[in-house]
Amino acid sequence: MAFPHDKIRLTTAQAVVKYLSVQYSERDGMERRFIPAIFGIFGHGNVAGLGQALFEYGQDLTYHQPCNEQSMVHTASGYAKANHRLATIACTASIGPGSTNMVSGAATATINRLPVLLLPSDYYVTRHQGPVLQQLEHPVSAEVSVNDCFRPISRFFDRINRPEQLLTALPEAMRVLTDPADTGAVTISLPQDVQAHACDYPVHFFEKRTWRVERRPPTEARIAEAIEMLKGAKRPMIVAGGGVHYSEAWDALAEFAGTCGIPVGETFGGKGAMRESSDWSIGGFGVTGTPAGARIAAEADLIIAVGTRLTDFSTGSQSAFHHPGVRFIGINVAGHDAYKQGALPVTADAREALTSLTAAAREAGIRPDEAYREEIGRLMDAYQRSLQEEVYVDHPGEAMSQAQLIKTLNEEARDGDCVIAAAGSPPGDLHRLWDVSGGASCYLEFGYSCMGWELPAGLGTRMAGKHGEVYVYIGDGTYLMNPTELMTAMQEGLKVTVVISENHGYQIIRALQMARAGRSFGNEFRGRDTDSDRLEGDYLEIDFAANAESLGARAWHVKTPGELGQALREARSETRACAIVCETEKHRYLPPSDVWWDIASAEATNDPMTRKLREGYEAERRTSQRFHY
Ligand SMILES: Cc1ncc(C[n+]2csc(CCOP(=O)(O)OP(=O)(O)O)c2C)c(N)n1
Ligand SMILES: [Mg+2]
Repeated sequence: MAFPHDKIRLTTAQAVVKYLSVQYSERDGMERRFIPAIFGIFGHGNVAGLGQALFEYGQDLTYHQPCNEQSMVHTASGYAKANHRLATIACTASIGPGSTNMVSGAATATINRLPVLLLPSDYYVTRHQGPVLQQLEHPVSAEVSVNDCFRPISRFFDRINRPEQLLTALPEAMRVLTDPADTGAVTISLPQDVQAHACDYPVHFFEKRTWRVERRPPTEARIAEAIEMLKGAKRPMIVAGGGVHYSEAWDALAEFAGTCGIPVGETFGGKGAMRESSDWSIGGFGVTGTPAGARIAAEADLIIAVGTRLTDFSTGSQSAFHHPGVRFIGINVAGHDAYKQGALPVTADAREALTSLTAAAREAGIRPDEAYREEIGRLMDAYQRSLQEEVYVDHPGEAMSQAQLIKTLNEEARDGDCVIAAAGSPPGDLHRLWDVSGGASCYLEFGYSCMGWELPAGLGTRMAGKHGEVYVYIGDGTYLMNPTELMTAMQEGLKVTVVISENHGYQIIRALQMARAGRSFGNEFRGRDTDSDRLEGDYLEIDFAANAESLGARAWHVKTPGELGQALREARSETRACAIVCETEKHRYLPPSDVWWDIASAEATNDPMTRKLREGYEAERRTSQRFHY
């Protein structure tokens, strides 16, 4: 134990490293290092500052080297997600482009409410060097730097102009990172010269500190009000979001749903919230969910939203809930979300709130309605039949469908495995089709749906100590956007299996385009056609397997579900990163979910096709949208 007047002389960067090395989180009595590692790409902005500090003081803050700064933030958020927000990885980047490369990573983390600590480098505070390499000279404000881009996408931002400012900045960073209601990207901008400036820091600042991640309890009054609403409801429904995972409220959710007889639909973030099969589980819900869920939601008179942001994909752009008297209960640790849709807000940790609700519901004598249970059973049976009879079937003359791809992956996945997706058709298809009841979980990032999150997040999931297979399921467009962390996977021995659906382009966007504009344009990987001067020529031949192999992965190229199954079995016994390239049918999509999505067709157009689609859009909007305040 140091005395208050004991001092240690360190640079700002050294102090950051020493401080981060002794921060812990604790929830439910389980303590762990909150930031056990740091990613960094060095440049002149941080090599002599944080780079030097990590070399001298970084024994307990393992350094990892990514290939791209955006990716390293994605790896950190994937790691945080797999750790249910109880740990993350810090990220240091050089001045200018290195730092701004982290912007998309920061937005992804903040929107998904995932903690990441970003340490971008900044321009000289002393300024007399003149504009330094990679400095943007703002025309009206000399103190603005490119790092100010992080302000709107950070939950806390500070710029360290003097070494002693760390004494307040770092504890505040930790408070925000470990607060379930506030967490997201935290940015501590570190000017290049200040990183190397020294000061006498109090020794006790570097003693172990444990940040308790509180479970906020609900108030009795709110629980009583919620129970009154539940007593009056004939057709309640739960919409379960990512908060269920973050709070580890799976059992509490299943218990509440079973006790009261409430069907549970899952958002992208909440996919797999109902881990065991149950009469009350209706799977993925929303624009990409099951048609059964759409039917139940349309007639529900009480929606209990748990740990969800209720984005347009969950509310069908405010078209999913048709019951004239529908009311909402919002269970969320963040007031911002709890109050949405004019809900009765239960501002609390999901597990605490659900446990209290279950006890209160039992006391109030609330029981499942058997007729409702049977109706849900019939709807889900019909849905399962439709999968076998219409969705998983072969289409003569066509390549394997993405539905068949997912079915095969799901069959090969075992208890403890997980599949990751974020953009293109993979997350929507998994949202509907992935079955978690065999124990293989599904991590979907669909808050920012950032192409390129998947592979780094897969590495983060592996770093979090996931022992089963980590499958990264992406489209060919997403692979092309960010394949390079395969190199990091090789460097660190992080086994992930990337399953690539090769369908020759941004096909989910093309499908949307055909539905709203009626013309295919700019979404497929095709050469330029000399007559039209558009990208309507031959489809390009790209050897994705060779590309993955060149980075060190073992690769397969498969055409049928049988070949995919074989490759997946071979990949399971492989120790290095794997890539399985699957030839899939270009324009074969899942049948619609029956939940509408508000994407406007052009209001003015000379194209009769687009005009017709606009008329359809207007009619759909008029009849389906209804706002809840
Ligand atoms: C970084 C980023 N850029 C653009 C988009 C918009 N976008 C969403 S899906 C998609 C196409 C993805 O293509 P691919 O990975 O091949 O999947 P597919 O649509 O073929 O299933 C695009 C461009 C995005 N989500 N993220
Ligand atoms: Mg594609």
